[in-house]
Amino acid sequence: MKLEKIHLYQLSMPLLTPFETSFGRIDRRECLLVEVHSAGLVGYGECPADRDPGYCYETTGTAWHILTEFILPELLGVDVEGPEDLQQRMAPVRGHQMAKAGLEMALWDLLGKMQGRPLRALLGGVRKQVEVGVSVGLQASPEQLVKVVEGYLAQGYQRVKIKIKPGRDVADTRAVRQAFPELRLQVDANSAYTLASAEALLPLDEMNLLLIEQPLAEDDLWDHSRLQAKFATPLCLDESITSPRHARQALEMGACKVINIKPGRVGGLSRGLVIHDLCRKHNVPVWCGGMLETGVGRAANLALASLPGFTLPGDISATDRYYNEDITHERFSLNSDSTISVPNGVGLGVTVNHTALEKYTLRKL
Ligand code: OSB
Ligand code: MG
Repeated sequence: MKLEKIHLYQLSMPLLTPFETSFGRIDRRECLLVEVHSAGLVGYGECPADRDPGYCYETTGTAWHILTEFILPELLGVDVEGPEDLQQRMAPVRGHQMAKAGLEMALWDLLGKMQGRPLRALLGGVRKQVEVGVSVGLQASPEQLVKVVEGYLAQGYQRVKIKIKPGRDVADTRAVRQAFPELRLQVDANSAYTLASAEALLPLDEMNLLLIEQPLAEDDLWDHSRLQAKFATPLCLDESITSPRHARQALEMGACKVINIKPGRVGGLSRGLVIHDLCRKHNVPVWCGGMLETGVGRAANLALASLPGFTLPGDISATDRYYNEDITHERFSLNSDSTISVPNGVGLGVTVNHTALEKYTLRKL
């Protein structure tokens, strides 16, 4: 398909409630929307980099820079075969996985529209609904956290992840566990610990958690392997896994027992597929992480999570957990069995609400 025109939108969307992690608190979510025109069709992709480099080094600013200065000039007017061909053409740019993933997603959307098939089918998905949970940010106190979790349980979420950081870990997790002894519960530290300070997390091993996500630095597979040896609870890597190679090495090293796959972080849906296949071969469970996506990225996450190896619930919550107004006409809602239905329409299966898009656009190319 010939990439005839490519537009970028830098968005800033107000969150319904502020989201706080070990790396900061936000009340608006930035991202880039990539719009690709080919043969009378338009495909959309979401680059989930945020405004600040707290989760990883990429930001909306770096992704804009990398796309406009290095990737789009090489690809505009070029006939691209598909995601693999696109990846090869983008390979001269080192890193910047989220920038690449945004463009790749738009290509998948176009492919689906050209072939008249939903993304789920293109990727090899086997489920029409996927199990989901909710990711709960740091709260003012353990009591407040229990209240917020209770609210989500009332909405029907059957798996909860809470954010932790040094000083806000064991007591918070214990409060939720005591209030909800049977809850499928997991924690996420977003790289806030060192091998030494993570000693403080040992009591979590007695709290029947599904997993402990990314306790140590993103570039520290080795110390994760040393830490995993001290825990019966599976460690799960998020930030550390930015490519299929890192996934393989993490598994070989015993740095984790579960992997969180985010299409953005690993450089695109095609890379997510490779990691999925690798983990499946090793009998390692994977689940789909989230980056507070708009309806565009959420649609892609749902399609990916419909693959057979995604055996743990994803961080893919209903639209009303994030946004009052989204940039897609479609909103996602929670089914009574804590699942969300995977879109059926061609490509991503969502349509962009251009009035809303304009409203949240900071800059456009
Ligand atoms: O670490 O999983 C994370 C959101 C932004 C950046 C990193 C993370 C998250 C979440 C939210 O946990 C998941 C969601 O989209 O609901
Ligand atoms: Mg995480």
